[in-house]
Amino acid sequence: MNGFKNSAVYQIYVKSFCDSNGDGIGDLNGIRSKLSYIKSLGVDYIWLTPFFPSPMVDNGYDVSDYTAVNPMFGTMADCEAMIAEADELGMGFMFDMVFNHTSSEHEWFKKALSGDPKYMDYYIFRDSVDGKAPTDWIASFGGPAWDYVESLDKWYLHLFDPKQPDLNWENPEVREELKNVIRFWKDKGVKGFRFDVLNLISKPASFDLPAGPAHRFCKDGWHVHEFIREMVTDTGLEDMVTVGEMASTTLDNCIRYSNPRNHELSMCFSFHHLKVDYRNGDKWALMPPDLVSLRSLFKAWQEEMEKGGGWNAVFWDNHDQPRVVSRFGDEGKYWKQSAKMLATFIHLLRGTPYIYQGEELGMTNAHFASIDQYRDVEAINYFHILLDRGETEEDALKVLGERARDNGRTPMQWTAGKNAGFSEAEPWIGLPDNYGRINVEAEESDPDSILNYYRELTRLRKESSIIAEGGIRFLDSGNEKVFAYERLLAKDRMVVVCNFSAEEEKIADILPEGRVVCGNYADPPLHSDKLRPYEAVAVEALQS
Ligand code: TEU
Ligand code: CA
Repeated sequence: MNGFKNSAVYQIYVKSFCDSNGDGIGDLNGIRSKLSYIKSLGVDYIWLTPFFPSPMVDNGYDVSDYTAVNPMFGTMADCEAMIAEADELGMGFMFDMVFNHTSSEHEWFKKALSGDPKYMDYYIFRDSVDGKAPTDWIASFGGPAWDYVESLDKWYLHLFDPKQPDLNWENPEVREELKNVIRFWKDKGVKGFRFDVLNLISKPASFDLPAGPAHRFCKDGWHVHEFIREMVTDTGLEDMVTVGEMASTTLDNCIRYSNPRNHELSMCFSFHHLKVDYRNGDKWALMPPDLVSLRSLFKAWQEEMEKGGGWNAVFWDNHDQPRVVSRFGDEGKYWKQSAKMLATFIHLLRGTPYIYQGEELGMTNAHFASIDQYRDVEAINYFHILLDRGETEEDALKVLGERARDNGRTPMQWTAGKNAGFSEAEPWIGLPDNYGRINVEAEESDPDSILNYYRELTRLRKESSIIAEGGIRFLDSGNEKVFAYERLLAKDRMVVVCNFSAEEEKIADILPEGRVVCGNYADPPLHSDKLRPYEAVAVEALQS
């Protein structure tokens, strides 16, 4: 069996996890102080968001040096100690490789700007077309995707912020530089990698293309599989755990990225299921979640990835997403039940589950009331774009309150004390005011807490090969608010049923006679024709 199928991964947003030196910013020594907590969650890998030197325009996803530690987060010695200490506890780190682009402060880009042809070919510079940018493309954080450099009389491509110029992967020297980065961290004892927007690295051969969002024209590009395979085989990544972040990708491509026969990655993140509340596909236009498409996306991705021999990374939350309990669950009366239901649904799927810091506590959105509380470049840009579109300030803040990435970036809630036990000093970003109730300390002492339920879920995956390795089929529950699937391995069968609504819901007779594996109500009813609000239950069928 592949080493990662019965594993779970914990994601840490370094800046917001734990501050050890009282400057209001999370750091590597903070992580070291919490390793036994992370171990207690039953995870095997820890994905750290980038902590490398960076001007922090995009909070570290703008890297100016791939093989050093940003002094804001610690030293190389801290990093080495952190790796060794996790290793002793039987956990491995996955570091975050942002290889689609660098920071504009990276020495390669500085040399490019000075006109050095070697380094200009590290990036994507093009001449003007009719006195304008080569294409009318919009970058991911708003604004045009090309920036003009007067001294060179050329434009450079950036799919994200202008301070994140895209690398030219067509250039073999670029690919060699990036392989050396992987070798460097491998030598330090890192056990795996997460690759940022990896399906955007291969750009079109010609830019004679229509207007639109830039990433639409660059996703799953013509050389992408070749580039990934080369990087993986040349650096010996096949023995490690690797996950690629795939923006607006397709199922067929994700099968290719993650089927071991292709020598690419262990698994992929895809995001279609996190767009079911975007009105007309616009992240900045609110709509209640469309549960019918949510279910059909999961059904398609789960069943088809299995048929194609691919492997999913399964998740709700990360540092780019609002909090799932606020989004698909209930922050109020059914806070606990809904957080556990959402966890059950993800953790019993076929794929490797990712837990994002604070998700295991049921942490909520930030509830910021003023634009001054936001920190993310995307949130601030879109606030102004929404005002320009004619929305009132109140409406724009309402949209940010549900959609901004900052909702997932508030400090980890450790205690009910000062700054939630995250820092002695004022944190770099504010906290939601519910940390007195939602925090590690409170949930440690409650056997029925969300935290302890997550521990049970990771333990189940370790103990049960049907969860780790079984096949999956979605079932028709007879109710579009109730999602159901069965896991199958040899003669064994397990049925999982999850109610995504705050009401009691009627269901068809799909729960088998058998043993309750887990559930979020104290006395899960079997063979019942209805589920309670946000109820989730998994039943292992009796052998016939
Ligand atoms: O995110 C890639 C990405 O396309 C989105 O998740 C993006 O943040 C969202 O669509 C904006 O609405 C990755 C990183 O996870 C993110 O934090 C970085 O900002 C981005 O790449 C650039 O490196
Ligand atoms: Ca600090």
